[in-house]
Amino acid sequence: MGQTLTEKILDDHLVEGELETGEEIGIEIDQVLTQDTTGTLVWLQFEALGLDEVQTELAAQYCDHQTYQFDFKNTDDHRFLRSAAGTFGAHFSRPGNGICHNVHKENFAAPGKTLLGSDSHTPTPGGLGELAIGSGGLDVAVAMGGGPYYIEMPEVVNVRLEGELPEWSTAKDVILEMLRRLSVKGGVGKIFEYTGPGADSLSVPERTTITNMGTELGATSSLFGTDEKTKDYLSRQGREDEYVELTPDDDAAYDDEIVIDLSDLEPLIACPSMPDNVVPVGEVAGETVEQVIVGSCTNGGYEDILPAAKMLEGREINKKTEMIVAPGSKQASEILAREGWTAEMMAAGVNFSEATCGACIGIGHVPASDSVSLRTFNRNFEGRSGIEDDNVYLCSPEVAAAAALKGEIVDPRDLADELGDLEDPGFEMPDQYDGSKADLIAPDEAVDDGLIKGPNIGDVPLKDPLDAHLEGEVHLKMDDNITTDHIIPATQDILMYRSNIPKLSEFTLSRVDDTFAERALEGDGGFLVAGENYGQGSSREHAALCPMYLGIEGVLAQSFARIHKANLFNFGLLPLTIDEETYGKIEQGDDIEIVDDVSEAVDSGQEEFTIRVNDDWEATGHLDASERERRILSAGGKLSLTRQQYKDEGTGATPADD
Ligand code: MIC
Ligand code: SF4
Repeated sequence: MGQTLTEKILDDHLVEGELETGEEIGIEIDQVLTQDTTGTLVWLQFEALGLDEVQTELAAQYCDHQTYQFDFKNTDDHRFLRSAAGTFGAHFSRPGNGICHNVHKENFAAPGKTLLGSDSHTPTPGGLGELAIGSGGLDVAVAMGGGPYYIEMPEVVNVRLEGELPEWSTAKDVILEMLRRLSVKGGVGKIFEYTGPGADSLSVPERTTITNMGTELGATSSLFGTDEKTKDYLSRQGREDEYVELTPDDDAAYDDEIVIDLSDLEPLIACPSMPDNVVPVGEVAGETVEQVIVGSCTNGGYEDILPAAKMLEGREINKKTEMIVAPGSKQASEILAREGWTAEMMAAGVNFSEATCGACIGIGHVPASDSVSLRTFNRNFEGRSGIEDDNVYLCSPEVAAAAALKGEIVDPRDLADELGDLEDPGFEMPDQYDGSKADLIAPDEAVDDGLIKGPNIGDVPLKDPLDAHLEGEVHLKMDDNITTDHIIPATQDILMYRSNIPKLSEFTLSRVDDTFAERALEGDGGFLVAGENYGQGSSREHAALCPMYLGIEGVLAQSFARIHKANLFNFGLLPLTIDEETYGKIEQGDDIEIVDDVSEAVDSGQEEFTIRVNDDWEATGHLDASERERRILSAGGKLSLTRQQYKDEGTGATPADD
């Protein structure tokens, strides 16, 4: 039986376990990436582990999320990150050089390699055959120290693309169609491999739009094979020598298959406030649009902005609408500027932003109250744009530009009929991606002498080993699909404390209940209760670390998102799965006692735990954890365990304070 592409790459990198679906495997990581809002903890943990040099083939530190540096704390973080990259041997990408996924794709992503990144959209380079996975920062720190990365061997799903995209339909519509069919939890525990003639017809930037937003399906990763299109892209980036041919075997056995005929796709749009709330654009046509933004790691490339620019050339956007272009990288900005497109867009009424995540997490360009904002981004979780009760729609750059011209949501095909001279701009790459590399600092160009920590940069708190007796109040009961944006929002007022856990913790779950943090801190231990898919969205480990800091000891949920569950283990919080009936019966304020000797039960591999509620009734909670995850939990988290292991083995460097 032949192998899937996923199996081929995993086989090449396997250091522990077997490629059996559902089994835990350890893989070697070739490249790591981290960014400014998760990176500070990554390096603080790297330091706390006593490590002194990056061991992976390549590590890259990007500064992309908060590049406006509204507060000195952001700038201090950036300076610390530059000093850490230089000290430990990573490439550093200066603030404003672009979003990690875009800059990584342009400069470092390579077919056949493995990439681990402390950002959930790390799978982006899957579009050029790199097996890329998002994780919490601590996993990145350990991988950077040369340790394996562990995952449950995912199901591998063949997404067979037939046909070719018709006019006005784009790669964004492919991933929106996947979300429409599968939902935001349809990809949990899966890797999607895109194959077939439709996949062959897509260029690398189109493929990376799909692999980027595969994260919204909850997928572990998404992958395309490599071909002439991959070679062509790498050659335009001046990296043709990094091309490797990679295809699944003809008789590869997939766990499942999905078929999408690209020629059936029409322009689609995700309505507020979930990326899977997808309908054809025509169904919501006529909604007045006050703001349009083209950008982000999904559709912020040169190839994404160019179609919008072509549609706007010689025209003006509607007077009711504001349009912002936020390029994904400075390379894209620079080439668009050199070719004159920036001026064309400005003449049409567009405002240009620096290359940053910014508005995607509510930093700048916050929509007006009760207004509609159309964005080419990947997430529209409620409140993420910076205002509660927002109305953010997600779409392709073509649909976004059409709305800017008309002042309302419109199917671009209808707008073309109406205007008579509006043509499908199609897809185009520059002959050469010849942007400057001035903002990349290689390890041998490091500019700092040692780590520079500003006053807001603290230590990473450690937890005690797991207690035998866990009992406490349900401090918060939540619904399904609680995102990490609910747990620790990423807006500027909060984001600037990402390196200061005591302060950041004050904002924990404030978007659900702003009394939670204080109540949890005052309570003696306690639990969180949630419905399905708890912790979807970002990889931010702060969403586990802050509840841990506040004293929370466990989360009882109907199901968990993959990265968040790993983060809960990493910070020593017990993640128990409960059934719908138990979820329905437990109330906020109830007293929960885990009847078993928890630490012994965790160590001995016990899967079912008895939960006693209000000393009145009992239910069962399931612990789905590998032996390794149990050891982590028992030790009070991965940092404590890894430090201990390094000491015992004498392999890693000895932590400074030991
Ligand atoms: C996001 O899109 O939510 C973020 C902000 O990029 C996060 C990372 C973070 O929280 O810093 C992600 O996707 O992991
Ligand atoms: Fe940045 Fe948004 Fe992409 Fe996250 S999803 S990396 S915030 S652009």
